Amino acid sequence: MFSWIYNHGIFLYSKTFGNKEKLEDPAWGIVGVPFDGTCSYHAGTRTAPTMIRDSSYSLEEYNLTYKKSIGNGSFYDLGNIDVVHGSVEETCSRIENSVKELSSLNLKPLLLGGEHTITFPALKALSREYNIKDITLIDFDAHCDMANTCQGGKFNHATVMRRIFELGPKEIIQIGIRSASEEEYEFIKSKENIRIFEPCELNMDPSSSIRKVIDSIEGPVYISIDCDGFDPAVIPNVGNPFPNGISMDVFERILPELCKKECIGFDIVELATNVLGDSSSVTASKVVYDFLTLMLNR
Ligand SMILES: [Mn+2]
Repeated sequence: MFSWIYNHGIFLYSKTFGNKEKLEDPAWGIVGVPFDGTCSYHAGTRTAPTMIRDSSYSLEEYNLTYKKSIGNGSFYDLGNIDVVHGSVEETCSRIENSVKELSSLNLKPLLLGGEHTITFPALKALSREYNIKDITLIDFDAHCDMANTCQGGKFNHATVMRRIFELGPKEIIQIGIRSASEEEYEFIKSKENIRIFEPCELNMDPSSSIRKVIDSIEGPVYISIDCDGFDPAVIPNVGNPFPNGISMDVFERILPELCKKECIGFDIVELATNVLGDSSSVTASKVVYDFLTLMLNR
């Protein structure tokens, strides 16, 4: 009904789920997580899901980057999780329950953050369905987020990868890293199943080393895109901007390699803007659109 209405409240080209029962075939379920409770510098990630959805209305159905159409693909926009701004613990528990519910409907989580902390409860929920020991986490990020605590808290956007490491995944591969404390860097170097790729090496040679690593990944993969992994010229409005990041061109070349894998979940986090149509929101929206285009045309 009303096919002539454009609903700017949902990601463009997505379907609304309504009161459906469990889907026969797996599909992607977009869920916004408007949380910025532990942001340590510039706040504003709580408005990012709205900005990402709205910016999707500037994207053509035909994705010229990959010469494929996003079409009427199998993905649904289910709205936002009712987060609790004063409580990271309660918010994480709601995210975990929501992702479990998505799984029960045969939907794979595609989370629109929100701060980076949200990746932890998502993976925790998925580790009931998949063995965590088999899951590889791809973390696109400027910061390694491996601190044990930050601002006195264990659950924080700067400790999220440490908490995920403690869950015991097969491997954490971090792309775009260029900021860490000495302690975090020593921690990473001491672990065989954490690998980092710095932007300087990827921007010069985007296909060789990373392609071999991605090729060698077996088993389920969760992709987490922290917008600060990009160069601030690409996405300036993030919670903790850091210079000299990954270019869009390099990202567009790495993403198709990742999308050949068995992706069980995806999130985009740390976008911090409330400006309609700014380049940060449009680029973040394009990342989601690129991911969906590639996943739906496999
Ligand atoms: Mn991060």
